[in-house]
Amino acid sequence: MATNRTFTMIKPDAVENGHIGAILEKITAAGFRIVALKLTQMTVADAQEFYAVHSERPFFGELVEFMSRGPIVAAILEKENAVEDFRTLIGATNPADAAEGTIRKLYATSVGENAVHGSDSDENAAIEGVFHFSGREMF
Ligand code: RTP
Ligand code: MG
Repeated sequence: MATNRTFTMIKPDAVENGHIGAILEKITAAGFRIVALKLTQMTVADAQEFYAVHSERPFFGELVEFMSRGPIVAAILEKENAVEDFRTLIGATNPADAAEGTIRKLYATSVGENAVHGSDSDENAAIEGVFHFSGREMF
């Protein structure tokens, strides 16, 4: 089977709580190859653009404030069936509903502050990767 790519962010809550190393270890142990990786911070405008699909949702303001409040780790990951397998690895949006052993079950604190992002389609993975990385930063 051909490999494909997904995009992830370790969100500000998980960075603040010191979970970068543990989360990257879970990701690589699950067989994902790191194609691109950096510590960065989104501006309010960046977060509004990145999550524009949710702009009409009641939690949008909170989401933008949260995602721009501190550094994140952005990464592009490669594996067979990357998008779907990564969403399985991170677990449900709400950590209360996430399966045992998933990254959100282990490290998320609430439905809003849920430790990690994972792309929801191959198309969005490509868009989100280019949002954060230049071609020279992808390996
Ligand atoms: P993500 O895009 O970050 O990987 O999360 P997801 O697909 O599991 O969930 P999505 O529906 O795309 O929601 C995006 C992010 O918005 C925040 N959220 N807050 N307060 C709330 O009810 C609520 N619902 C969603 C979360 O940070 C969620 O990951
Ligand atoms: Mg989503």
